[in-house]
Amino acid sequence: MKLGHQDPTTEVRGLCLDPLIYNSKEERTMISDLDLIQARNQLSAPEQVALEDLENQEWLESLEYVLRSAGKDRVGGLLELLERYALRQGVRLPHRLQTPYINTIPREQEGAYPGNLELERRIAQLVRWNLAVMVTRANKHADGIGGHIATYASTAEIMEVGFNHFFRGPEAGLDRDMVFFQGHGAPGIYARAFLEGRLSEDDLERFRRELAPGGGLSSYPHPWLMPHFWEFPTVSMGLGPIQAIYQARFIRYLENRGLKPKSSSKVWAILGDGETDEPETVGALRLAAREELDNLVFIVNANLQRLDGPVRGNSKIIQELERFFRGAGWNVIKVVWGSRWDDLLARDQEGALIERFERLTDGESQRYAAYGGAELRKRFFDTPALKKLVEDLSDEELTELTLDRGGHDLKKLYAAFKAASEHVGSPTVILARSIKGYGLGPTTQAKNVAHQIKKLGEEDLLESRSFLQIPLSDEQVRALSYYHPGPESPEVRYLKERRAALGGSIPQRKVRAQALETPGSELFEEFYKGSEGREISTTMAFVRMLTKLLRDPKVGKYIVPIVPDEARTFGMEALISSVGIYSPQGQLYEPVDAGTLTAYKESKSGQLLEEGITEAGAMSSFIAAGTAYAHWGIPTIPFYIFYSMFGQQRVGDLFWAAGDQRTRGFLLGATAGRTTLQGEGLQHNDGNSHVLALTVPNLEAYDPAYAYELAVIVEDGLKRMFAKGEDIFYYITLMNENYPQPPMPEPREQVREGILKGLYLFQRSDLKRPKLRVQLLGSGAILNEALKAAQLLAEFGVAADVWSAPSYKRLYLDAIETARHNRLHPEAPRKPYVRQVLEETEGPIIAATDYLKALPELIAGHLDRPVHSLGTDGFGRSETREALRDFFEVDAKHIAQAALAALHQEGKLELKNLQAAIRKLGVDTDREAPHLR
Ligand SMILES: Cc1ncc(C[n+]2csc(CCOP(=O)(O)OP(=O)(O)O)c2C)c(N)n1
Ligand SMILES: [Mg+2]
Repeated sequence: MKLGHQDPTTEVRGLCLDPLIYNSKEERTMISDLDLIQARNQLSAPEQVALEDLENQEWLESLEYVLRSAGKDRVGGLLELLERYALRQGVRLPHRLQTPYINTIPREQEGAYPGNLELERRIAQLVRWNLAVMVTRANKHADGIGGHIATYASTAEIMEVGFNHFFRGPEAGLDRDMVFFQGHGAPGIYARAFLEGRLSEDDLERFRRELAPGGGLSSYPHPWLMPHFWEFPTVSMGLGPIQAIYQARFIRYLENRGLKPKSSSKVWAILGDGETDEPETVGALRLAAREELDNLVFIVNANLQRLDGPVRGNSKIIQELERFFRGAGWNVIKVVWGSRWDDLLARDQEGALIERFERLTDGESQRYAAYGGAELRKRFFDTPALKKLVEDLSDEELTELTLDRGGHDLKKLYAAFKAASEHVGSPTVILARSIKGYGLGPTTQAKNVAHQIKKLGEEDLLESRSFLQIPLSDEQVRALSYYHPGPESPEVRYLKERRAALGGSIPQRKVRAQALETPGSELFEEFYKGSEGREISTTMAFVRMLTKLLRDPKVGKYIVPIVPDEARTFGMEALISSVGIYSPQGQLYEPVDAGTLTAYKESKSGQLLEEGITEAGAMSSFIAAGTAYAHWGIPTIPFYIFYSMFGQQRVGDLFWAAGDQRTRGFLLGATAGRTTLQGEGLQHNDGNSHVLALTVPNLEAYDPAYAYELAVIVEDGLKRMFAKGEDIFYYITLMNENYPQPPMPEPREQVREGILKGLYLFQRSDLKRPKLRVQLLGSGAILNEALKAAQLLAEFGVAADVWSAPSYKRLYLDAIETARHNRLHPEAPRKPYVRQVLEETEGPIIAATDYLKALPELIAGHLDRPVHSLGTDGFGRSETREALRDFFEVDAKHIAQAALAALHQEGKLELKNLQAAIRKLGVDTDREAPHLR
């Protein structure tokens, strides 16, 4: 391009610039690179600067021409072209994941606001007031009862935009949205439900007093406690975001598999900026981008503070998150500044403000929100250009500026929500900058203590009453009055109309599922029959059972098998080819094993969720599939099979959250048992999970020894959860030890009942004229050791009856319930089941498990005689099964020895006979206990 006519360049042109800029392409290519470089190097420093200015101008003019004549997309295309060209020439461009610290959507593109701004602002203020009063009153009545004021105060406008314009409620049917509310923002949700008329003043008075007559409001979102209100437990930081991702993904799974018509429903998750530190919050972002979940929106309430203080005092959390989310493939919308800052930005021709934003830290921002305009003038507007920008603004106006953050600007928030909901091809995160404790007075607003303030003092209440414009007298404020403008007030009518238009109130939990006809005994018959001598593991039996269930005409399509990259470990590879791995893209390649019977198959309608190595993700899928009965009225039945040590031990809090939200389904802890999994060692050998399973109240836990036990448990579990609609879920351990699976003993009905209750007689000793008798209890693979021990004991003339104990948890729950009954009703005492069945028997009770000794100890206090417990306390080892069982003293010889020692303690066996038996059995009595080693 010829620029000769442009005057400012003539001075520098005088020298040897001609070859650099005045030649046509043909001429230029005739000049060597060396000449060009030399020519440029000969320029003086000012000439170099002038030349660069000239180049800048030339490029910008060209760009502007294209922008004006061909539009933004063309500019984008050109920049891409340039980037590719530059890359080919070896130019390494910086990775640009971060944009300037300004709003992503400029003012010109905000569009008109579809609602009543004034009313919505007012509603936000009313909610702030009532939530602050509710928490303050609760703590006045019961000091230390707690609650959070500052969080929802920072998010009130975000919530108004969602509630009035986006979040669709249950009556929207399959177009309903799922909303994950910030857990400790619950007081604001209650306060808004109060305006809406869903909760009364009485209800608010019982915040955090759930045991009050008539029930109270739970501290945080807990579907277990408020089953018609809350849907998603979110207060354990990070669990909300990861669950939101997998719920959004599961919606697509249901649609792609034809279980649910396609709908426009969205998943919204509102989360804290501090919460983004949790690995669960950010750990599954890539899945959401990879599967193009544009039905998912995160809204980070970036109030720049967490519990103790600033989230990133020295930098900017929004910028950090922008880089992170964009790097993970998300669409990022920043809502940093409010409208007042737009005026300043428009006046700032030099770009001084944008430059200053780069220097701003979050710690500094917090000071301005806390101390107002004078502080802002003094510290923020710190260059002559910046000072000039605000010279005609008063300190009061500057204070308004400190409060003018994007997260409190309805118009800007609306534009962001709208852009997010219309965005196609990837999930969106809205990063909204807000103020913690906004409007709640000087002690709270933006202070480091904001999070912990549970009671507003009188001064603060009076001040926030005025700031929030609540029409209450000083007297009423001192009396801690709520303020409801009345059901016919414009505010209440407006918010109710908006909710009616958007499908009804939220949060609201409605169970839609119909009862399912679950498979009867025919499907399970082959397992009741046993393996006819074939040596198989319970894992193999389970895989066979799952395969049959998948083919069942009634429930087959609802089965959702889930694995975290362990299908081959559990011998499930055949499922990969039979039902296929769910992949929204289908399969874009020919698998390396194409043509074989077990070819790797990915498919859009694939049924298997192959989650990769993420137990937290797989557990979130389990929750999504196990709650679809309620959310969608689709009774999907998850079977999540995992390495048992990486279950509760790894993601126990998600088990807890699954229980809270009434998830239904089966969790299978495979390769289970501290001594049954050989070779893998300390990290893998699980002797813990059944103890951990005790903690979740609605989790049924079983450690079946045989295929028929497993079949009874699964058959009954399906019925209880999906036919009767019980809000329980199952944890079942599966082993990889192969042994013949015996047929179910007779009478079957009695055995079935015993399995489900946790204990039944497997084999009565047929020893003729025994000298002594013992009762041996075994669970899981250790039952076989108990059976071998019975043979050893026979050699000493001791008859041993062998019991299978598939669930100590069941026995324990029944026992403690009975004990309680007996405490409270001494006139009508009962016997716990475990005592009913063991009381009639004779001889000491020895119970052996592959888990901690604590498990059999659970029943010890509920019997007429002691329980001698053998278990696997201690760190595991990599060894053979045999060596492990010897080490942990749960093999046949140790069980037999324990039985003989117990007989001796009861005075039924002489010491010398016991000592001789110990020698004969080969038990080493001098080694250190395994739990100390
Ligand atoms: C797993 C977990 N750890 C700790 C807490 C305790 N806790 C509750 S709120 C909070 C701070 C939250 O900060 P942020 O996410 O920024 O939310 P904000 O209140 O600022 O909106 C903490 C540490 C928790 N609820 N869950
Ligand atoms: Mg925060």
